[in-house]
Amino acid sequence: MSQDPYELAKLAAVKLAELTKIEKHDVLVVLGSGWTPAADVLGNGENEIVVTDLPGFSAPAVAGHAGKLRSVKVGNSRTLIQMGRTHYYEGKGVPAVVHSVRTAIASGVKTIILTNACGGLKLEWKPGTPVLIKDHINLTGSTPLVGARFLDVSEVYSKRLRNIAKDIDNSLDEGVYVQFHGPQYETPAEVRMAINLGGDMVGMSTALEAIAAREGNCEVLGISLVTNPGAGLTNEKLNHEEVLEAGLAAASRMGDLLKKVIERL
Ligand code: 8IG
Repeated sequence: MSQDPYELAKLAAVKLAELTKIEKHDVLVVLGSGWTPAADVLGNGENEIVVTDLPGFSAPAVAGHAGKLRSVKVGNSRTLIQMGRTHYYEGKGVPAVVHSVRTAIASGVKTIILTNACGGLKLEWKPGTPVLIKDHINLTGSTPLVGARFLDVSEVYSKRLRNIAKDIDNSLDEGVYVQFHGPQYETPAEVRMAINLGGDMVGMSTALEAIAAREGNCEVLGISLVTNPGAGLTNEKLNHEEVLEAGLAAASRMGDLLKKVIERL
């Protein structure tokens, strides 16, 4: 992606409007691994495109990541649902990772809901537990911002939106999400490090996208679905299938939560 990323996002937004016949969107929902069944709770797939039909998008590499954009109306909000995302570990660079966020911003979006599947660092969070992201620690060593853009990141994840979510479901807990580069999971020593740094969840997405969302002045809600305990916290080995399974089991409940949050924006 040698082109100016903001210009490329504008081009993608123009094409998105053309293909969906929707001029402007209000909300972007990024559905992470295991979250994709939640899409059907938000709205049907009548108006759906594959991301590769838009400039600047490439096909996602991981099974269970569909790479589609669906336009639906939720309450009064024209909502863009993104199924599948580009991960930093794919090696396509940060501009590719945040391209969908920038495209949504260029399409008028003011609210961005980022979801993911993660490793939990608190053992009381059993697989299938959703946790609101209250802050993050970006361990990628990278950023979507280039140059002297001294962005305030003191409230990346909107307190207002977290309160709306908790109002809908008062069992929702909050935690600090730690983004690792991946694609390998953490060593037990890295999990202990993440805990000692103040982390509650470990994953391979979201923080870079959230920074790009804040650069575009969007209000951000982050929700992690805990699908496994962090490496070394239990005797179990980590595998990708359990991620997808825990997601499937929790998906309709999660779709319901997302719908209710958007209806109250
Ligand atoms: I699902 O334990 C899922 N994604 N980094 N660590 C990291 N990412 C994850 C994990 C995990 N589980």
